[in-house]
Amino acid sequence: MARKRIKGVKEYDGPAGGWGALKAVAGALADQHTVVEGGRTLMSANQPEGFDCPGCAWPDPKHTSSFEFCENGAKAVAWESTSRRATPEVIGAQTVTELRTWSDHQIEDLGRLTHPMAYDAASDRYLPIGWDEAFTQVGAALKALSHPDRAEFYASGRASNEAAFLFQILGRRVGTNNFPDCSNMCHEPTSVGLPDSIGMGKGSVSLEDFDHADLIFCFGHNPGTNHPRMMATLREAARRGARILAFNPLKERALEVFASPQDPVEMATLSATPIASRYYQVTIGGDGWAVRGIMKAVLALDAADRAVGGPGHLDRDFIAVHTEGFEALAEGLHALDWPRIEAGSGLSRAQIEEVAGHYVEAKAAILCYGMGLTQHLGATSTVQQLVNLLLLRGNIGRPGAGICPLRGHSNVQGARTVGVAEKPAAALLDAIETAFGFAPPRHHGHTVVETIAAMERDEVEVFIALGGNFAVAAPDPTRTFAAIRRVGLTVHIATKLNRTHLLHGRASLILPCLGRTEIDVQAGGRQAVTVEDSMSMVHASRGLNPPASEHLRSEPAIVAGIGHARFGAGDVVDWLGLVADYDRIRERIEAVFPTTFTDYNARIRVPGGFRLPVPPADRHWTTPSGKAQFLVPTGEGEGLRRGDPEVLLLTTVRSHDQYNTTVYGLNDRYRGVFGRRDVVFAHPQDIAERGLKPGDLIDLEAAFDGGARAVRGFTLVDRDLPRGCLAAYYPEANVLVALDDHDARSGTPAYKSIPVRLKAHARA
Ligand SMILES: Nc1nc2c(c(=O)[nH]1)N[C@H]1C(S)=C(S)[C@@H](COP(=O)(O)OP(=O)(O)OC[C@H]3O[C@@H](n4cnc5c(=O)[nH]c(N)nc54)[C@H](O)[C@@H]3O)O[C@H]1N2
Ligand SMILES: Nc1nc2c(c(=O)[nH]1)N[C@H]1C(S)=C(S)[C@@H](COP(=O)(O)OP(=O)(O)OC[C@H]3O[C@@H](n4cnc5c(=O)[nH]c(N)nc54)[C@H](O)[C@@H]3O)O[C@H]1N2
Ligand SMILES: [Mo]
Repeated sequence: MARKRIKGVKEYDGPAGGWGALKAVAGALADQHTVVEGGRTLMSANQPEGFDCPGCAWPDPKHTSSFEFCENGAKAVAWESTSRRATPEVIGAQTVTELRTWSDHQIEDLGRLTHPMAYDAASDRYLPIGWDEAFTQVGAALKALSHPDRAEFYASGRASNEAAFLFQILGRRVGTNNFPDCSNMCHEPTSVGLPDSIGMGKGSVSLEDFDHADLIFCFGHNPGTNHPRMMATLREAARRGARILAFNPLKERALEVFASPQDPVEMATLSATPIASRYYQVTIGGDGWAVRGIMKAVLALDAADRAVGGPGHLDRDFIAVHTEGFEALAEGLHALDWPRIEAGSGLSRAQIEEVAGHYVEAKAAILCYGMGLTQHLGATSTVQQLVNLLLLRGNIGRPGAGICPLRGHSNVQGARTVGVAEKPAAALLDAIETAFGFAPPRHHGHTVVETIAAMERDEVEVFIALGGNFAVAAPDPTRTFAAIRRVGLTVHIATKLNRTHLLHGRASLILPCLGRTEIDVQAGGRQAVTVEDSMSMVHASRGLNPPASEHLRSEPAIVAGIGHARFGAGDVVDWLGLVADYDRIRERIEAVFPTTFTDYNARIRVPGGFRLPVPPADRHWTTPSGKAQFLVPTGEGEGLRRGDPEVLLLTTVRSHDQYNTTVYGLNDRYRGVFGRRDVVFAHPQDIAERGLKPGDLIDLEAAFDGGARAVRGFTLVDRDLPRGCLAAYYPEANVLVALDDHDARSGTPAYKSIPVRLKAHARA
C-alpha cells in the first residue's frame, strides 16, 4: 500500500462524529486552557439565556432546552474563551517583521487581544494606546479623506445585527457604500442570483421542513465539518427513509456515514447511520451541467409518462400560476446533447437519469448547497439552475420543500439584512434618509476584489475591518498583501491577532473587542445582541464569561466611538446614546426596516426569537413581474482548462480543524490527514500519468501565468476523486487564485476551480 508510506496520511474508515468528536472537544478545551467556566460556557451555547454559537449559521433545534453537542462549535468557543492573552508585552516581544514569519496558527494562538494598540514604525512594533487617542486618530483620518469613497468598511460575518447596522450607518454617514464583505467571497452568488429567481436573496426553508422532505439534495457542502449540527437533521431524515443525494467530487465521510454523539446507543455500540443514499462524484465546477442534465431527464420522464396517459411529472398548475420562462428553459434543455452534459458534469447519463427518477418520485424535495457551488466562475447562474430544478415540480413554498443555502459565518446573513451592502437598494437608502435625516450616497461601492484593486491604485486612505482576516481570506496574496500595505490607515476591530493586522498600512490600529461569549455592560446595563441564522430566525445572544481583559469594548461601542470622534456630539446620529442601551439601536433598525423588524425589541425577548418574513415560503414572489423565474443558464466558467490536457482543476477546502483562516490544529480527521496541511489530493491515474507516485513532493503552478504563482513542496496524496481534479487546503492554496478569476455577476472568487499544472518538486 503506497498510502502507508506517506507521513501523517491514512485511511479514515470509521463513521464521522462518534467518540472521536467527543475526544476532540476535550482536547480543544484542554489545549486552549479554557477558563474554568469552559464546560458551563459550552452548555449555554444556543440556549435561550445563553449566547449564539459563533461556529456556524445552522438554526437551533426546536427543543431549545437540550444542549446540542457540536465538536466544531466547541472548538470555536474554546478558541475564543482561551486563557492565553496577547498583551502588548507578548506582541511587542518581537518586531512586526518577525511576527510575519510566524504561521497563521502561531499568530492567533498568542491568545486574546487585551489593549488597543498602534503600529510604531520607529520600533516596528505594536505599542499600547488609549481608546480616546485611538478614536481621535480614526476620526481625524475620516475627516481628512480626499473623497468619501477613499474609505473602505470591511465586515466579517460574526458581528451582531446591532454592530453591523451601526457599521453601515457609519460608512454611509462618511459618504460611501464601500462595504466589501466576507459574503463577497462566500454566498454572494446566492444574494445576487436568488432575487432574480424568487425575489429574495436567501433560503426559503425552515428547520421543520426537513421533517417533511422525502428527498434532500446536498450540493458542494461538507456538513460533518462545517455545519455539524446539520448532521442531526440529516441523520433523522435518513432514519425515517428520506433519500439524501450527495454531489461532491470528494467522498466526504460525514455524508457517507455518521455516528451521532447525541445518541447513546450509536456511541455504545459503535454503530452509525448511513447518510447519503447515493453519492455522485461530480467533476469540479460541473454542478451546473449535472443540474441541466437532471432537468433534461425530468422532462423526458414527464413526456414518457404523458405518452402513456399519465399526469406527467411536472407541477403544471404551479408552473402556470407562479412562474415565467419555462418554455425558454425547456427549449434549451431539449437542444442540449448528452455527451456535452456528461463531459461537463463528469457523471454518466445513467447516473443523471437515476437522480431524475428519484426526484420525480419525491413528494417534497429540499436542495442544500455550499461553497462547492458558489466559488466558481458562473456560480450565480448555477444557483439559478438549482432553483429551476425545484420550480419544475413546485418544490418551493410548501412543507418539506425549498432551497437551503448553507450560510457561512454565524451572522453573515443578518449583516446583509440590516444593510451591509455595497449595492444597496434605493428603498434602503430612502429609509435611512428618513430615519436619520442625512442623505446616504447613491452610487455603488466596492466588493472585496474591487477594494483590493483600489488599494493597488493608491485610492484607499482608510480601511476599517469589523472582524475577519481580509488579506488572508482574499485571493492572490502576492497582490493582496502588497496592496493592503499601501493603505494610509488600517483599523482592525478584532478578538485575536492575525496576519492582516501585521500587513499594516502607513498607520495601523488594532482595537480589541468582546467576543460572543462575554458579558457586555454599557451605560444602560447588561446588553444582549441579536443574530440571524441560515433560516431567517432572529434571536438574542448574551455572553456569560467575564471579558478577556478589562480594556475590551463591544463592537457596537467601538463603531460608535469612531462615529462620535468623526461627527461629534451634536450629530444627527446619536452615537453614544445609541450604544448606551442596544434597545435603542434595535429601535433604529426597526425604523429603517419597519416590516422586517416589526416589534423587534419585544420579539427578541421571546425565547427562541422570531422568523423574518420569507415571502417565497408562502409562494409570494417579490420579483418585478410577481412570479418566480425560470432563468436560462449562461455559459461563464466553461473551458477553464483551455483545451490543454495537462491542466487540472484545483478546489480548496476547509479541514476539520480550522475556522476559515483560523487554523486550530493540523489534523483533518475524516480525510485521514494528521499533523500537516501541505498535501494535495489527486486521482491515482492523474498521478501516474505524470510519472509521479503518491507521497512525492510536488509543485502546483497556476496554469496560465508562466509559473509566477505557485505553491511548492507539497506532498501528493492519492484519493478517490474524479479525473482531472485536485484538492488542497484553504488558505495555503490561495496564492494560486488569480484576483481576476471571479464570478462576473457576484464578484465571488473562483476558489474552487483553479486551473493548475502539477509537477515534480523542483528544489530551489
Ligand atoms: N468548523 C468550521 N465551520 C465552518 C467554517 C469553518 O471554516 N470551519 N466556515 C464557515 C463558513 S464562512 C462557510 S462559508 C461554511 C463553509 O462550508 P462548506 O460549504 O461545507 O465549505 P468548504 O469546506 O469550503 O467546501 C465544501 C465542499 O465542497 C466540495 N466541493 C469542492 N468543489 C466542488 C465542486 O466543484 N462541486 C461540488 N458539488 N462540490 C465541490 C468540497 O469537496 C467540500 O466538501 O462553513 C462555515 N462553518
Ligand atoms: N481559497 C479559499 N479562500 C476562501 C474560502 C475558500 O473556501 N477557499 N472561503 C471564503 C469564505 S466562505 C469566507 S466567509 C472568507 C472568510 O473571511 P473572514 O471572515 O475575513 O475570515 P475569518 O478567518 O473568519 O476571520 C478570522 C478573524 O476574525 C476575528 N474574529 C473572530 N471572532 C471575532 C469577533 O467576534 N469579533 C471580531 N470583531 N473579530 C473576530 C479574529 O481576529 C480572527 O483572526 O474566506 C474566503 N476565502
Ligand atoms: Mo463563508
